[in-house]
Amino acid sequence: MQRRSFGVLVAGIALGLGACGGGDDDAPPKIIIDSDYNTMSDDGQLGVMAAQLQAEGKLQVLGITVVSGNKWLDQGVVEALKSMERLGMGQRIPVYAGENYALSHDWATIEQELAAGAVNDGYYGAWSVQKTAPTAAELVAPSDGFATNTALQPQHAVDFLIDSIKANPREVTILAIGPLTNIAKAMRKAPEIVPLIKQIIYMGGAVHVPGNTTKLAEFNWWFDPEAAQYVVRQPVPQVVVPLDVTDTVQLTTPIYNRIAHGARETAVTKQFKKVMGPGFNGVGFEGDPNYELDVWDTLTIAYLIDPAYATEVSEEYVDVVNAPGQANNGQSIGYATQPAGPTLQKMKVVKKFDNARFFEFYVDLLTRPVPIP
Ligand SMILES: [Ca+2]
Repeated sequence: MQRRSFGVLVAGIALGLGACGGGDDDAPPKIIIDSDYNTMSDDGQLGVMAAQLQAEGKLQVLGITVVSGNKWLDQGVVEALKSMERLGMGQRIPVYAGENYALSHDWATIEQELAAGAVNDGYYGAWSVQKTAPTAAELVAPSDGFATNTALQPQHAVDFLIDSIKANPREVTILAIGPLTNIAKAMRKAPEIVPLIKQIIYMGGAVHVPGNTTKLAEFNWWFDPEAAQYVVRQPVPQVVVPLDVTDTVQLTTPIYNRIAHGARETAVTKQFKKVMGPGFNGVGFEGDPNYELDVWDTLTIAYLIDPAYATEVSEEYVDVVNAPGQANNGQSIGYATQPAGPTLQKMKVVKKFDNARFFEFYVDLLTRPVPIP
């Protein structure tokens, strides 16, 4: 699939446009990508996949709203702007800056949680880099430089979320692939948008498996537990892609090689090799043929395009613990029936994926021509 010719790609675009002309039922899904963006880890990969799908007429990205998480906000913004510019999509997919800090979770609270017995399982994202947001001088350029022709949108991400949802009632899917600070702020500022959201598809939570930041909590929902608890309790159709499934989807060296060392080298495959090659241990795919890495955020966009990528899904009432200073802060819990207490939302919890089919989708989109025509 990565060898598809340019001619075939153009034909695909024409077909896609033709298929959208018949009315709203055939219109491509409208999405907002709410992301703790990075150059070419899972958020950056999802950005590429979304842009290629938009070019093909299969979805419409209203915007990327950046939030702190993997990186502090401004570093994520730098990487999102360059990501879209690298693809030739800087004028077609706008980038909005959102919230810099979690609603109430800060480093002093995290230290209390560690003292209270939260077991560090290793990944603290932005907080691993520094404890407060970077200054402009501290921002790091992607290896191919800062964006030069792609400007950040002047509107705040929270207001963009509100306006976009109101302008497209019951049409917007949010791919929530970072901490939920932006989304919680938008819902608190304009509660009337809640029933107007078509659905939220999260990468977040560890419903019946251990966490990856603490032993109990998954990173995205741990980073801002107050926001996560607020958002998951809202009456919106919700799907969660938690660690339960991402623990079972591994990028292996043969699949890595199809992208990093495939037939067509592009600005995307070069960044993929540079970012993913060393893995998390500095040896990674380039040095260890048995190296594997879990796949996280990109599962959400496959699910959006075709829910049948999920081969096992349960329906559960999912909650997030918001207990600042306590060892279980940020833990997610799934209940088979509605427990006593606050009203929870029944959501679809993805448990298993069609991994082989997913990786064909993934490799295809990450190896298409760049810049996107
Ligand atoms: Ca993410």
